[in-house]
Amino acid sequence: MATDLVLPELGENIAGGDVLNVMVKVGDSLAKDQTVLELETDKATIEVPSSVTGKITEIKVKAGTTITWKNEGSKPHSATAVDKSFDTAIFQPGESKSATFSTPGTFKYYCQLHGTPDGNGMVGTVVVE
Ligand SMILES: [Cu+2]
Repeated sequence: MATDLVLPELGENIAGGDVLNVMVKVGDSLAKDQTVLELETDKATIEVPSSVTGKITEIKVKAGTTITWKNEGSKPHSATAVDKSFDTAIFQPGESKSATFSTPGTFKYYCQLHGTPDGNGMVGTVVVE
């Protein structure tokens, strides 16, 4: 049975915030109280814990969301859409690249250097609703 993780009440004077970091990826096991999101509000940066134990099967974003990939490794990478709808091109350690998703859909991507368009190696999926 799938459960949607939704953002809890953040506190009295906090209406919302921007997601700074998604701390989990599809396939990860998740423990209750494990941090899933870092959220930046006008008051503070908040770590949002999971309310359940389970496994991440899907991460969804709303149409209009901008996603930033940060290269925190030691090698260059890319995030290149299989359908060519976005492409960060190859970027270096320490660099960040962004893409904005304006239309709903499921967008598979791969790293030009370490993955393939048919889903092997370094790949990912963005689900926009
Ligand atoms: Cu790569």
